[in-house]
Amino acid sequence: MSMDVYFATSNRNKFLEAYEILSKLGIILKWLRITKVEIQSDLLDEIAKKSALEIAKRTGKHIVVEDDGLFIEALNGFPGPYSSFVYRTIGLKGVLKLLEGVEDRVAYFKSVVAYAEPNGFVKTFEGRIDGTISLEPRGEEGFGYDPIFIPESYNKTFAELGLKIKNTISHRRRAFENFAKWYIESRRTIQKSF
Ligand code: ITT
Repeated sequence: MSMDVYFATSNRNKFLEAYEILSKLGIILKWLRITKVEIQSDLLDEIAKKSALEIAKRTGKHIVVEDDGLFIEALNGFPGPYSSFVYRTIGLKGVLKLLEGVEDRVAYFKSVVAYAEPNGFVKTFEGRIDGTISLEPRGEEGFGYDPIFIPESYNKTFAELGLKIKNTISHRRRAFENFAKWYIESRRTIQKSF
């Protein structure tokens, strides 16, 4: 009865983290390695939903996509949904430059996971982690903004803390955990009705 779930992402690190998180919860994720066409929107939720639905319809598979953003309070939530573009253009250095002399360095990461089926069904799940932006990049592990993000109740960046700790507290962990709880329950309900 159960069908494979494919994670459509161009980002290997995102796939590996999600795979690790879900495999502990009994779901084996497959990787659909594609670059998505993303709509322009201020809402991660909208972007994730539209991509997941489009890919599910096109491929005939059960699809998850995940859209993330780093929201920095002193910059009114920038880069938020534009995090990928900002990372590729001004990078960590550019972001730190925007925060030069800024004392309030509060920020959060948000993840929206959208699950879609070829029949048009789509549902989203969210995860968030609060923290602050460091004064300089620190640490070797992880990817993206990990060297400058210090999660709440730690004094090290995600890149210093390493994947094991990151995967127990991250925005991704929380969003995929919410997805897994719902998915496992919904499969049970389907099986019972047969
Ligand atoms: P796909 O859209 O193909 O899945 P992407 O790398 O473009 O891959 P996002 O748009 O979701 O992924 O990510 C926005 C940016 O945030 C991007 O630059 C990522 O590197 C960064 N990012 C996402 N999750 C992160 C994490 O857990 N730690 C650090 N940076 C992260």
